[in-house]
Amino acid sequence: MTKTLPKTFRSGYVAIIGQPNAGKSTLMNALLNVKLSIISPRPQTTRRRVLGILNRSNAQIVFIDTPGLLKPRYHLQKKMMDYVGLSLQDADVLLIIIDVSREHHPLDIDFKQINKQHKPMILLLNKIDLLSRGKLLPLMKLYDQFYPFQAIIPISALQNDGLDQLQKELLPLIPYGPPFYPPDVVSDQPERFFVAEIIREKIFLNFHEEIPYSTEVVIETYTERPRGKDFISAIIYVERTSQKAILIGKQGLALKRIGSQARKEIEDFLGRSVFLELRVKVAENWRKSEHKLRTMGY
Ligand SMILES: Nc1nc2c(ncn2[C@@H]2O[C@H](COP(=O)(O)OP(=O)(O)O)[C@@H](O)[C@H]2O)c(=O)[nH]1
Ligand SMILES: [Mg+2]
Repeated sequence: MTKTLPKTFRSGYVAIIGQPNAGKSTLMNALLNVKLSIISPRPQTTRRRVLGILNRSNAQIVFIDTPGLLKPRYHLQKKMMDYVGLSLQDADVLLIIIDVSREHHPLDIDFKQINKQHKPMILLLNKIDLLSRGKLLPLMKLYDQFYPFQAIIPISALQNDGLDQLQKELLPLIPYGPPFYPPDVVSDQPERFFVAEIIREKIFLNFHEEIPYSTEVVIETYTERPRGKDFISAIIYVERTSQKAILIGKQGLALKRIGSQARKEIEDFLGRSVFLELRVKVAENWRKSEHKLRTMGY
């Protein structure tokens, strides 16, 4: 049974593009008002594209959260940049997000190069909560010289500031058309994807240096049990034996901490209780191996 939609219904894809740590994932979560994309203070937390679907009475806007722009140094990073490329192709509108609390190098991002297909592009100056007032206007003028943006909008994704204006500017740029997804879904990824992402986030938050980057999480078993807790078994892959020891920790305490933090958040996300089992395995140099990456779904 399909309800007739108004002719003015809009539906389209909006890619969120920017450098590592600019606040792309924070922005998508804020726009959707749900935590879909994992966030950490470290760059390169997001490795794949994550769709977030915003359903409104007059539009369906599908946001694409992407990995941060970088020059790939190993195969995983190349894959990450392939996801950015695909997102650029799929998008109807591009949101370029910049962290204004860093030093500004407008030419770090080649706007024309990014937007080869001449799509409508909005520039978001993010983290204005960290910027002194007088600095904003000169910055907006500066970026205005570099590209004919549809709009330049100062925002704070963290504090939900400027997001109404963003939606107002964005809506008219979305093409007319029927929705791509049913109105009750928020993403195209299955639950197990988000479960793996939550575990990965806890690893990013609890470990330093190379460990988070050397880690991948694969869900091995995911059994829903209508009477009793769901059973989820995940494998945490690291690149070396020494990393395995660090991840497990003395008497398994480090791994236990990851497990309990992740389980709580998984339960919030799924809205039901789960039994979470974590195991650590070594997959030597998986980030550089095309074959291993493929088995991990990249
Ligand atoms: N102060 C401040 N911090 C922010 C804002 N947006 C994001 N952050 C922080 O910046 C870091 C990176 O955010 P994330 O969304 O993971 O960036 P991404 O790599 O572009 O996806 C996290 O520590 C966020 O809490 C903002 O508007 N203000
Ligand atoms: Mg991210």
